[in-house]
Amino acid sequence: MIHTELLSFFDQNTGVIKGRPTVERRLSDLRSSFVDENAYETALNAGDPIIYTVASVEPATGPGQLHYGLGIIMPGKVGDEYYLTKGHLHAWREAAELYFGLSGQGFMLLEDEHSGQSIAIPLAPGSAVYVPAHAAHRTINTGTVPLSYLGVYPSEAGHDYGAIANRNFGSVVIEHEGKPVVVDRRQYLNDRTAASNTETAEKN
Ligand code: PAN
Ligand code: ZN
Repeated sequence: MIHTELLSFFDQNTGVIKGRPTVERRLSDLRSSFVDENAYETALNAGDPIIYTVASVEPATGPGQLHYGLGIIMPGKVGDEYYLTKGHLHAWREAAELYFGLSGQGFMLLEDEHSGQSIAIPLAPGSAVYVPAHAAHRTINTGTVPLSYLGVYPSEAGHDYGAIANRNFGSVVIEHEGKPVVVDRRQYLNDRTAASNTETAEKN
């Protein structure tokens, strides 16, 4: 039973799991993820920072097996919107997942793919968040330090990014008066358009 795959050493400060692969996602990998496209282009012109990394362990694959990943999201915002992961549905829609907060403060945005109903659940040290079947999920760092977490999922879950890339999440988590708030994406865009129209009218 003693097998190198049975034990791993993870560092929640660096995002590294000893001897395992790490994927880096930079700002340029997150095109169309943020609600404010102008703010995104402005941020990208200023540089292409790493927004998050995921190190993963895949001890065995097949029915009943588990994989897990250590994620770290940097603190920061594009416009008013906090740094976030791309978000995905599991390719095998029945696959649930468990997230454990390790350090920092943030949210998991869960959105049912059929009803579109969404909920933002706090993710922090000491909390475990259950991602049910058929729920698109995105992780968001609303704090001032890196947010790290472990996600444990069936080995056959897979990632489906396409559905999210096409329509994005219905809700966005933005900073408002110094605090994170969850707002409807369309409402946010409408309010911004209305505000910029008022500004234009005032200038004329
Ligand atoms: C996690 C995610 C990780 C990065 O391991 O893959 O948080 O998010 P994206 O995959 O959306 O870029 C997980 O949910 N695996 O199933
Ligand atoms: Zn997942």
